[in-house]
Amino acid sequence: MKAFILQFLLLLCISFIGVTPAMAANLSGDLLKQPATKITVNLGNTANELKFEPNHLELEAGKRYQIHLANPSQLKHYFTAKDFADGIWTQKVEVGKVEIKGAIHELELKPGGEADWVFVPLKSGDYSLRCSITGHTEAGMTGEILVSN
Ligand SMILES: [Cu+2]
Repeated sequence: MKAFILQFLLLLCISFIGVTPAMAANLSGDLLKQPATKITVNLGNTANELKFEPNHLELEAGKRYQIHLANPSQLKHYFTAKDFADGIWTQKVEVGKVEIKGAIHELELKPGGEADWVFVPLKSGDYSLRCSITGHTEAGMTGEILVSN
């Protein structure tokens, strides 16, 4: 009986810590069949204003998304949302004919750059987004990402 309770507590702990590799494998199996919701986020614009467009994203945990990141400006920009990135499962980041797999924490887009980030949010929360180029966050190049359950 004691062993059973310990096992149960252990399982409970694991589920609070987050996603195990086995769960991630399960996730990928089921979710790859689910069409991804596509969202475009521009980093800056042709007028070189320092902002994300849109600067507010609302996502649902457990759903698959494809965020198309584009930099139409003449400056380089970052998509920096580290806490958000820690709480998602990245299927891939696609750039041209290359797919990058595994955990991604930050992307830099040079002028004219484009990338597609395909992921599943796992943890609900209110996450901050910013461009980490010197002066850009201060100038208002920020945003928020809300993940609901
Ligand atoms: Cu920037």
